[in-house]
Amino acid sequence: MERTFIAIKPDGVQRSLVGEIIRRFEAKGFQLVGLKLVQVTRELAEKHYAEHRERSFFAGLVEFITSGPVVAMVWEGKGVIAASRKAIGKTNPLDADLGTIRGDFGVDLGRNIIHGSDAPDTAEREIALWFAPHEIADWKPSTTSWLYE
Ligand code: D4T
Repeated sequence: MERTFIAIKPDGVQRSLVGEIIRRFEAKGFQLVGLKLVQVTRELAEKHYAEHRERSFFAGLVEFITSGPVVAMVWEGKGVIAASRKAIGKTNPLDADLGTIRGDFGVDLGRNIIHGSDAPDTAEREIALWFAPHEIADWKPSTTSWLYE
């Protein structure tokens, strides 16, 4: 089964959107297999956003992601990587469709509430970066046969 890394950024935590975001993932039928509140270090932030190291917004991005606690999660399910990106919406909240998390709750590009892995290789890299193997729970929800044929 596919897994993805999802992080509720400091703005999402400060704006009390943690419950609403987890509710949406649960209601869709995805399974929570990892969850923790993290005060992100500069080292972790720079590794997570390494692909943006040369971009003008990199310093501000690292500053922002280390500015308060982040809710780090691993979610599992069929097609969870693409489905999460769809549920999250476009990077700029003003371009994101209503009904998506960024479209419903955000305004500014630098305060876009949530991160989700964009492909299987990035999901694998990000899960390994943020979680130790023992922090991921292998469990079987009792609803599986009602979600999957
Ligand atoms: P993340 O990685 O946070 O899920 O966002 P996206 O995958 O949707 O978008 P991204 O990697 O292109 O951008 C990462 C992060 O940087 C912020 N950002 C981005 C910014 O502050 N200014 C910018 O010009 C861009 C392109 C927003 C998300």
